[in-house]
Amino acid sequence: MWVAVADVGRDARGGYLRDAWSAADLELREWFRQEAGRRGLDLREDRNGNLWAWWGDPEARPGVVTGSHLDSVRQGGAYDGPLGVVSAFAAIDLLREQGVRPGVPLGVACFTDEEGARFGVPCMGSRLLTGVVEPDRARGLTDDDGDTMADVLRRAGRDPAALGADPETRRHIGAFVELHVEQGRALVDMDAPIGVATSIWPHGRWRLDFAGRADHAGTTRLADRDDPMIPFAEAVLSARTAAERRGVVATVGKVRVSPGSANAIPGHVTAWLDVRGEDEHAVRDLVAEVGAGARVGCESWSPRVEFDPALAARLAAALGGAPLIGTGAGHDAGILAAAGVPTAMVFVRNPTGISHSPEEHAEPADCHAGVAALADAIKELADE
Ligand code: HGY
Ligand code: MN
Ligand code: MN
Ligand code: MN
Repeated sequence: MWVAVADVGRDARGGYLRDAWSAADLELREWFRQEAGRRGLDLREDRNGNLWAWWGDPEARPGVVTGSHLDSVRQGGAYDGPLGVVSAFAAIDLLREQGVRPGVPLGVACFTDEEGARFGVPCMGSRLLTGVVEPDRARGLTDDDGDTMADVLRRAGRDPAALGADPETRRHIGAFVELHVEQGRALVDMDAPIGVATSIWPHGRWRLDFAGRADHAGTTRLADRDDPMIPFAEAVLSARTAAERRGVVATVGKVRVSPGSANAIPGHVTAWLDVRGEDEHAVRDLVAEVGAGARVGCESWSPRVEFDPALAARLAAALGGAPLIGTGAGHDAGILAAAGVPTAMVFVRNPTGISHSPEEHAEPADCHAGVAALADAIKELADE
């Protein structure tokens, strides 16, 4: 399975370009359908495009679901998302090999648009499902080409009017466990192949707009310039110093300069600021401080998520005393946990500790250990 996934959307530099609803994403969604069909699983696609493959009937009773996402950040790594979906199918295979006949339905899920790389809001599929994003807002979000999500969905053969909260599908999820490559160095430093999540830091994305006045790069005197690049540059530098002072992390990973000519003073600069940290107030205070010279709009906010500590401890014990670790990365598991679903995450060691980059990695032996751990976690959640 891994080989089929690993080649889709990889570019010459070894990074992945799998924007939501792009050709690569659509190709992976078709791969998911085929893997479900190969296993005789009941394939469903909900109103928000999330894919579900069921072993058993969730209409009869809520089931245990495992899965993740297949989209990526721009130039992302191979494992962030796909490792969780491939491991979900492999865990179903392993349970069947073990002769397990689950007393509850088991589902494999693929959530749409987890990274928010195209439209700016992460975990879109699970946020729409649980009603934390208004469908009208989602439909109106635009990508770098100015296409709205509604335009893109129509081109993908989907009805944008269908987007919205989906209590029926939500009812199918009795419990959820997501396997994910670790996106830091905790497991490397602990020399542990597998970990169990305790929490997700509060984190958000803000759009900062710096307005100036376009003018000639050569004939405009310095005193006459209203160059938005200056307050933008000050904001980036102050984000870093404020993060150090406030004990959080902050990044400006995307900037749009218009009109974008080398010989014209820009008229406008738009920057996207990602801030995360254990202390929610410190995160918000940094945004207020750094955004003072800009128009600031919050694109997404994810409050702190504490996974059920008793469940996490039970899983860690069942997985041979796997370490319990927090994370600064957001996940669909966090959205479901916030919606009241009993949720857990299993992390697989990433020897480079690097993620959202082609440097992201996981060793085959650790991936196999992850599948075995996921199968055990599913049995624990299903009370097998
Ligand atoms: O950005 C994140 O935290 C996650 O990788 N989507
Ligand atoms: Mn139903
Ligand atoms: Mn990611
Ligand atoms: Mn991810």
